[in-house]
Amino acid sequence: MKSLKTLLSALSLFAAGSGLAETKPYNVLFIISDDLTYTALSCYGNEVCQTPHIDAIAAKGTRFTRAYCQGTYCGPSRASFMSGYYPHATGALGYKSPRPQIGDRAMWSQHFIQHGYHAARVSKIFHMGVPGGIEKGDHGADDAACWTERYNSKGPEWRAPGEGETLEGNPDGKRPVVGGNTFVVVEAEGDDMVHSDGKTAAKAVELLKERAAEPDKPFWLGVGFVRPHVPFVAPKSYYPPFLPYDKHELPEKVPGDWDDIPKRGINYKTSKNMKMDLRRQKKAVGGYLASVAFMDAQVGKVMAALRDNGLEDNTIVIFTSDHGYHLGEHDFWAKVSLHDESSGVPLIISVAGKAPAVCNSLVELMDLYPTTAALCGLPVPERLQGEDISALLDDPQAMVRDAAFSVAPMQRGFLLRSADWAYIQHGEDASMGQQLYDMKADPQQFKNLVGEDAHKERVAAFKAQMTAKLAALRDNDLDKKPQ
Ligand SMILES: [Ca+2]
Repeated sequence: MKSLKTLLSALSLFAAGSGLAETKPYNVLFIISDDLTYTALSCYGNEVCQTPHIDAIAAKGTRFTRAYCQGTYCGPSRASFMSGYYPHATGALGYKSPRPQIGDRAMWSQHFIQHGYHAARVSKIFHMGVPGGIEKGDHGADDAACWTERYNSKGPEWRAPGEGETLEGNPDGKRPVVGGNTFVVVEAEGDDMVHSDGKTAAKAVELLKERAAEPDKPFWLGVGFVRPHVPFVAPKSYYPPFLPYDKHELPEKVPGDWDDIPKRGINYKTSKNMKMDLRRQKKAVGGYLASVAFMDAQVGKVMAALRDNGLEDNTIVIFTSDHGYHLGEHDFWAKVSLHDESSGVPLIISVAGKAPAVCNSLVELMDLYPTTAALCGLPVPERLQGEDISALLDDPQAMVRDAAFSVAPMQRGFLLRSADWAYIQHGEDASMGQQLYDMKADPQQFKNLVGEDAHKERVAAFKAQMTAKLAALRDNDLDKKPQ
């Protein structure tokens, strides 16, 4: 694959040096939502939540149905796709910047700066604490060298005036609305601009206008929305499609569902430990979806500005999330789990002139750095651990890998997801348990096949593949090697 990468990068350099160089270089508009499961978007099949603005990007671009994050919570996922290295290559498993491990190597937007781009960040691209960091409006685990200019979008989060309820750990209903990583729904007074994401969209609109005024300088603009991350806070006007909350259908509950899941694989947030009854569970779904609808409206503002400033024809648009989210599947909630709803991400890449498509190839968020570099005619550094998937935009039937890889350090968990199978192990030697799901016969992942004679060889093969994958990603050019 390395040689293919070299060839492709040589070809794009050739293209840059030929007549094609006279066409304007592409800009990159990277829009990332926080804690967004693909299952909540209408373009991925959700029938309750309408997301017309994200759907419009999908209608023009390539929508990936098997895109996976590399870490199932903010810190490791964002450090990974921005740096181009897997979490276990850098050891960036928590909520800190990966810069100490990366040294002076260029991260994603920094690579573009080094090749003549203007790179701007609005709000959360690297990790920021939500809601705490957003309430303060600080930089979080950001990396200054990645940006020409950067802006934070301070917001009231759970303190926004309105009608709020704490759903989690509140069985008697006496707990007030609280902050932190807590399931809270607030139907807020006021308009979009009260909130962090409203301010993020407005700043992005302003920056696009400024960029359009400097047509000779290509740009890389990162726009990070914090919804639908908890607290589920949005203006009241976004709630009516999701009311009454009781109308929401919860995912199928199967008796004994947890019996064949290793202890480490039971998610850190469950209906049980959050003490959420069915009413609260349904409200959690409705509140989450209202936050998704609000975030989608902000995406619409940014896309309208791209169009109104005449930037649509030479800007690559990417829409994604840092990881997925459980909305009650297996009575799991939130992130961390390595099941598909949490490890899978929505991913849309739209490049003007390329035909709209749906692509089922297994792709990783870490592929975005090499892919955009290739599409923009920049060199693709050999050291990067993702793949250039730009060929999939021309041929959505092509394949770039046989399995996607993701980790949940909080569960000591590792996932290999092939087209037909999901293999999860806990512990690097799998000593804390294994899971195998037949994704064709059992897409909801109810039956763990580990231990069944018919699948012994398959489990052993996946375990060997996992050992090889971990060794390969640690065989890298970084100076500071984690254990
Ligand atoms: Ca997140």
